Amino acid sequence: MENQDNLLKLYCFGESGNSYKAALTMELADVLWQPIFVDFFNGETRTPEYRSINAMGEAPVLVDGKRKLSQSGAIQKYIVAKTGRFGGQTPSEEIEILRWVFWDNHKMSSLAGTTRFLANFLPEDLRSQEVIDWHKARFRVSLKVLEKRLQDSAWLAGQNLTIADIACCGYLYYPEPFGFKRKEWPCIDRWLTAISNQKGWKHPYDLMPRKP
Ligand SMILES: N[C@@H](CCC(=O)N[C@@H](CS)C(=O)NCC(=O)O)C(=O)O
Repeated sequence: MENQDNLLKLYCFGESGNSYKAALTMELADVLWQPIFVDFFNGETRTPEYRSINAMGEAPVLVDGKRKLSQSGAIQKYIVAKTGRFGGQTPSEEIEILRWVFWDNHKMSSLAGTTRFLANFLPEDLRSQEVIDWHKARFRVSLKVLEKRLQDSAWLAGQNLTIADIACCGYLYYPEPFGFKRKEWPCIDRWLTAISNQKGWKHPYDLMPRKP
């Protein structure tokens, strides 16, 4: 039987697009890993126990032996360093990858994640349509940037799939309505299909645990 202590572990949960970026990077790079379920919807990330795992109070967190690492972009870079997969071929490509990963963290995933949370997971009596619409409008601007980039290029940075693509797609396979309809964005649609055609690709709900 396999020694489970050697496996990388990822604190994550199915609804978390930020966790998906880390999980999908590992899965596509053929890394053996194990999920540790984070009960986000019952406030686990706010507990002192969780803060001792990640002082930032967020998922995902990667555990590799004694090392714990948070921030999906840092985890992605860590997996690139470990496996040699999905990084840049040149220093200039490396910078380009970083540029898109930072953009994703600020303008794609944070807006997509917040909009999806406000519109679907927040209790209905606490939802504000005005706030949701504001986020959707901002998110739409980011989708336009992404669509435009993918009009000119198959992948976001470099000639091949990189962690930049795996970052920016993090929220775009989820079924809940949050202002993104694939058919409205032909280049994003084509790119999402190209990513999901990669060997080892899994939908976030098939890759990470959810509370029954
Ligand atoms: N920039 C961080 C964002 C992580 C993040 O916001 N994670 C969410 C779940 S998708 C979280 O744990 N939020 C807890 C909170 O904000 O209280 C990353 O890319 O890892």
